[in-house]
Amino acid sequence: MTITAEELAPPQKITWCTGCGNFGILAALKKAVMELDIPRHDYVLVSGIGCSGKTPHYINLNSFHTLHGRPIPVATGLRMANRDLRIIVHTGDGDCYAEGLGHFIHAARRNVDIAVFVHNNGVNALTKGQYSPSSPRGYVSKTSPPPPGAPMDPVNGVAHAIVAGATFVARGYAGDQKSLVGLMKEAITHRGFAVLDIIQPCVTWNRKLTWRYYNERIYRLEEDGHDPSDRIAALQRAMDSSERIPVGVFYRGEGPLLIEGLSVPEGRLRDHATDLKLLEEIIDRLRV
Ligand SMILES: Cc1ncc(C[n+]2csc(CCOP(=O)(O)OP(=O)(O)O)c2C)c(N)n1
Repeated sequence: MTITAEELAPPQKITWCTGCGNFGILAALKKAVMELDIPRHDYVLVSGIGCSGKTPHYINLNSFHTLHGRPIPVATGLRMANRDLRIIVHTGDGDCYAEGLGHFIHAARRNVDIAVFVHNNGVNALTKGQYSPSSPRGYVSKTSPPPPGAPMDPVNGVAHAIVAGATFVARGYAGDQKSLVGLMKEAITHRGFAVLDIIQPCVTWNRKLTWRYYNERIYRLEEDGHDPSDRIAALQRAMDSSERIPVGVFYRGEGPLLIEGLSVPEGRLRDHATDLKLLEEIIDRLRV
């Protein structure tokens, strides 16, 4: 069952810039997939639009490259139709915390059984450097000129995920392969909505949130006495406004999955993929 590096090698040429944090994320993803005992045909990668959205092009697994801000709804549909898949969403901070924020919060509250990897570079990179929902206040870009630069505080994706009900919430760093691989493996195998916000410097457009910036500020939650079963403590860590940046598992819990709440009989959708009446019933229930 082991998946080899050769099997994962894609035909496409990588177009990310030299030094981009996405290389670290891709390398960690390949390692995680090779280390997990999951058949290759069970993986599906679902991405939005952005440099981050190209990730599935560069690893040879089943994939959907969807619309801007919309990978989570597509992943939710996949999950409803097939319980065996390992579904991993690759989304940018713009994709997920701007256009996609409503989907993100509702998928967390529904505890949809998918893993969401947010490639968080604090900037809209593919569209050439506009400030994004996770750019810091005062961040200067073409669309946020000084003064004052970005005129508001960033979206705190980790805090939103915890409050909305995600059952696994972690932050990784593209510059720390070893712990990123471990966090990815845990997110992929977690039963429920797993969020992994991955700090990922953009070397072309973001001159503030650099490799050096992060290397000087990052600390590990597991080495700092954090208890990941404590949701309130997790939120406090997520909202810590000091200059230090925590990485690791903020919160790990459990809860009923969306598919259980809908009382879809085990295997029914899979075995009766053409049962349109059942699909209509489920869609009706989701309209609430
Ligand atoms: C509906 C819609 N609005 C805007 C765009 C233009 N657009 C493409 S990518 C992008 C932002 C990408 O930023 P992010 O999600 O942070 O990804 P990155 O490129 O930084 O990985 C935008 C605004 C689009 N393609 N579709």
